[in-house]
Amino acid sequence: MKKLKIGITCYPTVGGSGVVATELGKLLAEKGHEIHFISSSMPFRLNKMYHNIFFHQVEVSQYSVFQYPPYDIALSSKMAEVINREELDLLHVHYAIPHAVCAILAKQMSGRDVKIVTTLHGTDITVLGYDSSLADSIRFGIEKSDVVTAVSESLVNQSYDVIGPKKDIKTVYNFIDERVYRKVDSSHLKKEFAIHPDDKVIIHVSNFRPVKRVTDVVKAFKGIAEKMSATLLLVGDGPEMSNVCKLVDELGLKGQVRFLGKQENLEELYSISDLMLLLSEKESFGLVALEAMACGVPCVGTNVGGIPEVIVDGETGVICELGNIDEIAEKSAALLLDEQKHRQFAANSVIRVRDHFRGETIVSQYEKIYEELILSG
Ligand code: U5P
Repeated sequence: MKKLKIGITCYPTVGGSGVVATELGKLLAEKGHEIHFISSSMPFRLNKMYHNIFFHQVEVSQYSVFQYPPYDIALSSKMAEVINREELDLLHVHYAIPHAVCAILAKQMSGRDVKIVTTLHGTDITVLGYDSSLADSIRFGIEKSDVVTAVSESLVNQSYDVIGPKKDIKTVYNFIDERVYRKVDSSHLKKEFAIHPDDKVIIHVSNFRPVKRVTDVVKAFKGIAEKMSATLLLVGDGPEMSNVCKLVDELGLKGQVRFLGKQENLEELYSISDLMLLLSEKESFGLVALEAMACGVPCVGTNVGGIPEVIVDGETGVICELGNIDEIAEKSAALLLDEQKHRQFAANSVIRVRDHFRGETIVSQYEKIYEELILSG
């Protein structure tokens, strides 16, 4: 296809959406497109030099007349400037507000027929969509974009239920770079983290926000550890951390839980894990489950949002009722103790990621969307 000049705007440091937008930019650049990140800070994980990736920083000036710094206006102005100077073909923005709305304004400011692709990652719909002061702006951002995608079927359906836009929303799943997320030999980490060689290792990775229900992870782990020798790796940090630490103490689990804080190179941690727990009460996709699966780790997840579209119950892992600690602990323990089933689920997980969520496959889906848009004139 024709090589395009693409502007990408995301919240570079926000969870799965920032990771996916950055990875998308990198993979598109590898396919020869010219990528212009337009955001407030350097996208994370953009950790090597690419001759065709550029970063345009949005800076917000502080003037005493502004009660709040006008970030959205600064972003729109920067987008318009980059559209004109770099002659962008399209803007791919992540989140309807403010990014889609800013892109629409930037297009008008630039006077160029730049196309706008918006990807919904969740928060727009699952949190902000319920705020009546924002719902109209979200609907506007969606309806005035040329193409809108969402990262799971569940998020597409929820977008129609909550926002009711008159717009086709396509599902384009999140993805991982399988060159990064694969089983690696990191067995030395077990010794370094003082994990007994026979322990089953359970992992949870998140931003420790209340919706992730990390306290449920700890409670379920207690049930698992009553049936076998096990260690829990808690990776990430966030507002729930002190509650989680308190609960670990109260339940007498201190010796069996490792708090690792924010980490990179997660494939090394997944590779020493036997099971991932993702027990969120809201989750539009669940990128960490996909990452774990790619490294051959079966996952136990809640029956919430996009999680069952990633984890196939009875094939790559187990889906449980939200907050049902007994069910989660029992089914997790049963899977960990059934070696043959565990091996099969681990193999199925790797195959599922390869067949449905490879970077190559998903990036081609985005390229097809771009191509159709550009050809439609
Ligand atoms: N993440 C890290 N390090 C951490 C915690 C999270 O890199 O300490 C990454 C996960 O690997 C994942 C994203 O790519 O943040 C969270 O995505 P989600 O599950 O919130 O969508």
